[in-house]
Amino acid sequence: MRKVLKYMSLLLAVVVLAAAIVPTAFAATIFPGDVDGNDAVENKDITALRQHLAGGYSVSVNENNADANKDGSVNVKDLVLLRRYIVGGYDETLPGKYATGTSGENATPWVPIH
Ligand SMILES: [Ca+2]
Ligand SMILES: [Ca+2]
Repeated sequence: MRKVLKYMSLLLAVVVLAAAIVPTAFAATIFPGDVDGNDAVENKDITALRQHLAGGYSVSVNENNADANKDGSVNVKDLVLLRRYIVGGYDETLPGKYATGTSGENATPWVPIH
């Protein structure tokens, strides 16, 4: 019985320690425009967002990233912004990466390279 209690205490300690470490180690990043979540903003994100908005497609979308203009909803405005950003010639920028739980006010704007 003592051995079981010892292991249970050890297990509890590991769980408590992991709970303290994991949120910091895996703090999420929001990357507006990276709709498919592959850490890049590219043509595939336009396709993924277009299919997501149209419906009827089996497409994986990161909703936080899909909100490219950060207005709190994912809609055609985000698609237009993303398309203009990627195609270029519209002087559009994206907010840049920022940590989940922050407003992103201090994020460095993401400027496309053309
Ligand atoms: Ca992407
Ligand atoms: Ca939006």
